[in-house]
Amino acid sequence: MHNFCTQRKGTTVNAIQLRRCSVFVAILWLAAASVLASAAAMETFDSPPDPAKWTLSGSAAWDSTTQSIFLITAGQYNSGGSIFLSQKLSAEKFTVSFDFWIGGGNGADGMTFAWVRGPTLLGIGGGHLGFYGGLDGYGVKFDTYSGGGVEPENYVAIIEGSQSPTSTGFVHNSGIPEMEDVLDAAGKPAPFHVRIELDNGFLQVWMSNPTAATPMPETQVLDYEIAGYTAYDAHFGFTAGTGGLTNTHRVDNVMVLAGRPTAVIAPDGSLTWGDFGSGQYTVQYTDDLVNIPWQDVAGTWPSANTYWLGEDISLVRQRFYRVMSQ
Ligand SMILES: [Ca+2]
Ligand SMILES: [Ca+2]
Repeated sequence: MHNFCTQRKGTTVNAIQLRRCSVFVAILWLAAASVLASAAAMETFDSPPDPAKWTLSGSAAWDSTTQSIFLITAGQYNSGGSIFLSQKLSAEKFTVSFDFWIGGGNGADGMTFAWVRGPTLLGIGGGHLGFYGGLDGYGVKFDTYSGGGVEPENYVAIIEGSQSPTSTGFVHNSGIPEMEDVLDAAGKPAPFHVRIELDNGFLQVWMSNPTAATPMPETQVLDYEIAGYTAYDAHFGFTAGTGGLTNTHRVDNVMVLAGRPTAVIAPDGSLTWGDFGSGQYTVQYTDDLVNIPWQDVAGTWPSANTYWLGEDISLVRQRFYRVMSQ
């Protein structure tokens, strides 16, 4: 049988985990996967964050009333707070989603979602948003206060730690709804929902606010390629800052899907891959990576350790498979 493994090593397939090449080759690409069994984080913060999993710094604290993380609260002046996953994940390709709410104070400064090299996990407070002046990596900022110059008053931007805190980063969007003190029809806080996808420097950000009195439908607010982006292992998390003005900055319902896949195909044909918490998977195959489109393998795949051999799959020839979360 054609030994595709040897042929392709060192080329594009090299980036993907390959196992057991003598009989067949399986390419397992996970939309979000795991070097570690718990590489994905799905966190509601309905109970205090596990200190082994999350690192809180500065003013950040769990709030039992809202069952979320207060990065910082209104009335805490000239401060910064952050929460990061203690364990690093690959920042080559990831999907992250979360809810945030900013308000309850007198108006500054904003927050970030960030993926940073560490070991420092909190920058300077105030207009530095707990990000600039200490963190080594990239972020998306939700900035609610203009420090003057080119800075708008209410905008999102893709940023990097060495930039000026009053710059608008690589790209920004000030055409978004007001982010402070957004309430639902009953006058209760209406958090924004954010989804961020990165694929080797291509970064896309969507925002929505379905419960706001004036709902915001899901809208792509940023779409940008970071020139020269080089993937690195990163702590994923959030920062916020207040200065002479303050606000509560709250984050909740965090989902992080990142990392490289691990996959092992046992001699009996069973497949084990890293469970990243999806609860549902799609399996596809092709016989030719270049010329034949991926085709669905019939069936539902409700667990991360679904058997590879079964009524629907027969590995009798060379074929490429990939497994993706839904
Ligand atoms: Ca919660
Ligand atoms: Ca600002």
